[in-house]
Amino acid sequence: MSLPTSLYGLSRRSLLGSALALGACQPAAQSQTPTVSLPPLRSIAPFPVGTAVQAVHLTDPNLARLIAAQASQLTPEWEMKMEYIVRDDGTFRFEAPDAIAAFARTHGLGLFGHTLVWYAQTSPAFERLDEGRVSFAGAYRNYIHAVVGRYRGQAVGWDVVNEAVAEDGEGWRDSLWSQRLGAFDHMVLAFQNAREADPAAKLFLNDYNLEWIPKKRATFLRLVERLLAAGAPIDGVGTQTHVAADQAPGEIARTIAELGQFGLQVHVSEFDVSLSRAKGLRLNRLELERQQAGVYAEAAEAFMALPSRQRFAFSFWGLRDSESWLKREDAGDTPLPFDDQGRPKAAAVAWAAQVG
Ligand code: 9MR
Repeated sequence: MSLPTSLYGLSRRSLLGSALALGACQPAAQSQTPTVSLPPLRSIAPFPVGTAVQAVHLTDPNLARLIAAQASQLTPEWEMKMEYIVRDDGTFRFEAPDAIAAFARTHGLGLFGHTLVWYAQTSPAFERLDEGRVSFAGAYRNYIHAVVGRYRGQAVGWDVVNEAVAEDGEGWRDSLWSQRLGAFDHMVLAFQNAREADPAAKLFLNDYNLEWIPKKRATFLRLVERLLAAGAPIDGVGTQTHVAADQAPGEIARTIAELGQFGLQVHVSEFDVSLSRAKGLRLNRLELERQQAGVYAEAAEAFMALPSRQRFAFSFWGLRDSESWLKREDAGDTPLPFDDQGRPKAAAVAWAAQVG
């Protein structure tokens, strides 16, 4: 089957491709918490354990070993997004996501696609589309077919629409996609296109701050209902769960339970617990880490409370602190289950105690 190689469909030029330099290894890690011993998370949990990865991470042997040992599913952290895949001329590149997919196959791990439609990402090629050659809806379809079709048979699921709900929960976000294809219709179309491209992959609506802003959660839940009512082929809901150590107790559990109400698959899709963002706590580091472990435990317990058939996966947004995106905000933050050396932290132990 031929897949589109550009927004305009098949093109000879894009078949030539260009090599991707995967870049250098991450800088040397720093030591933190004392070592505790823990069996691999994937061996403890009765559901898939995911982690975000970048292709460059897989070139670090220690990190690659940790990922293969601990996780059963990989989510590309950014290289399956439009920012990577769509070149300015509208052709597609896949070197980095292919490297992640190959690693997943070699190690028997699942692959979770992230993310097809995101208000935050467009591409000059979409913005300057020559509609004499292809309609906007046609280019949108070509993109989704090319990306989902490439990993058909391997990807277990996809974040089809990411972060559709407005920050304050007042309606949905404005984007190039909503402007050109309709505020609601662009979402339905994305789900339909993804289903056509891979009928077996589970398709998700994914969002964040659902545990933090009740109004946003309510709008998210209403959107799911509306998509279902419109016949959009949505199989699951994702709650990113980027939270802080001062997260109000009970809200993560409430969110996961409410997301479960549709009987759809539930994905805790990008879990991490920031210490630096815990502005409400004036505590020393040890106390913050204790709070962090409590948040890990609450999330694990809440996920376990779902019927097993609804537990799609619990994905961390990275395994070692040293790779966390939150380091860009504060280099001292330590939000992930393993320290810079790949040793399990108290947070991992607390999480494991709830799922084992
Ligand atoms: O962690 C990701 C970071 O490395 C990327 O630069 C960024 C833009 O692609 O996306 C980050 O991941 C985000 C995810 O895709 C969606 N939810 C929020 C995540 C953290 O910003």
